[in-house]
Amino acid sequence: MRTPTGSPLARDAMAYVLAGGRGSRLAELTDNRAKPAVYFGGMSRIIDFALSNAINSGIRRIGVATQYKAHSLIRHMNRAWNFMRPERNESFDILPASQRISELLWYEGTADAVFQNIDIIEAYSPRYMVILAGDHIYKMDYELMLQQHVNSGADVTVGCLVVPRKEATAFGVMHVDENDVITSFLEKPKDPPSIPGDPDHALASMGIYVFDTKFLFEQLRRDAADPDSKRDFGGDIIPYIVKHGKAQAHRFTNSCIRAAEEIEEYWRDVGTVDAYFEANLDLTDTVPKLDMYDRDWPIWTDTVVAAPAKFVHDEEGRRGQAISSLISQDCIVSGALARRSLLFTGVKMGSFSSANEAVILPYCNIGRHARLSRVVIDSGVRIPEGLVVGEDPELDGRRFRRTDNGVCLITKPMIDRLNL
Ligand code: ADQ
Ligand code: ADP
Repeated sequence: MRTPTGSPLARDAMAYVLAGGRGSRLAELTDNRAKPAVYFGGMSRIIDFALSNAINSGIRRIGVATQYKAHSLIRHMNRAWNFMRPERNESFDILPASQRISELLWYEGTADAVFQNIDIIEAYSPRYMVILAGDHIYKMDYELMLQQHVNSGADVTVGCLVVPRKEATAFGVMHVDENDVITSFLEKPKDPPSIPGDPDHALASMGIYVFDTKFLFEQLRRDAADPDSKRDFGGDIIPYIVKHGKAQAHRFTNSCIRAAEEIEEYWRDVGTVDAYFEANLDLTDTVPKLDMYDRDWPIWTDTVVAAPAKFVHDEEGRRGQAISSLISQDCIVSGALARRSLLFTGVKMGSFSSANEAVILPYCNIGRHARLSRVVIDSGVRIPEGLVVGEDPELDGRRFRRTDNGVCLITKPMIDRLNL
């Protein structure tokens, strides 16, 4: 739980969520939707974590920049996140790339996705900007980051965490001095520098930043005039400030979680099908590392008005059951077995079917006698009667996207191609 902070800086801040990227390593899961719109954890979409963190931190002004295939993302936010009230100085703005600067330009990079909306942000005159990525799973109190930003007098404060050095090629990697002032910053280095004295780990940027709004706008305008810039926070803005100003590192902790609980820091990028599968399945553990039942730090999402989940005997008296599984509303498990699985909203499982370590996205239908093991099934897929997945790697590899860890991603076009 958060410690009392007096007058919260969050009320003077605007959260600006970057949600325009595809997340191409999620393969067909992001063929038709942006990564922040990908479903996670039985009910939520990935963007709900950043947005819930902002609300739970006390931030009441939010902007979300969208670009790549944003339809279901925008619809989701309209349904779930449209409760801000202008009369209480609250706002929620969805900001699709709309060629506001030039008819030739969409958002070029993450910094451009802010730059193009400077006039909209200015209208709200927030003192601080909290720039967030819309595609990470974690709980974090941004008020603490704001406080460190103000207390240290930094130009920018960068959220960071310790990662294995080998994985750091996908991150901005930094060195810091004894006061956690950033002394060097390399965006996605091929050979990431390690933490001094700890050759196996590196200090990585989480891609989240706190700025004084005025300073941010100065930097964005300077950067926009630089013909060599790619208009990217990690690639251009942050390295420039590290060189010419004061950039402070803010170390990620699960500060919003009760101090008494011994919980290891939880932050996931879920950038690949394997990472996505594992992070979802982790939630079926008896005591998962990520607590989705925490009333002190709720993860808000869209809820449809629907019937409760139901487990029924089939006509032959076979029980419908779920063991170590998350079953959402509107699911019907009829004479079928779900084990260590997540059934998102509206999944129907027919008699004699089974799901073992399965992540089944909304409104899928699992035909009778289907046997599914280690699968991710995209939303709305109808699994034909008797289909078996997870028992013949070679056959699975030909039919579906099979990962190195033996997880099969199944989508509607893949099922159509089977011609069953
Ligand atoms: P990346 O992970 O490569 O690096 P990037 O592709 O810049 O992240 O996307 C960051 C966020 O911005 C994502 O949420 C994405 O959806 C969104 N986004 C990308 N392009 C956009 C655009 N044109 N318009 C709007 N939104 C866009 C960044 C940092 C690294 C850091 C990692 C941490 O650059 O330094 O280590 O994040 O994951
Ligand atoms: P996304 O595009 O991110 O998967 P959508 O909200 O567009 O999300 O819906 C995903 C799938 O779920 C679609 O195949 C759609 O037909 C189906 N679906 C959505 N809502 C319902 C519903 N209330 N009843 C039945 N199917 C639904």
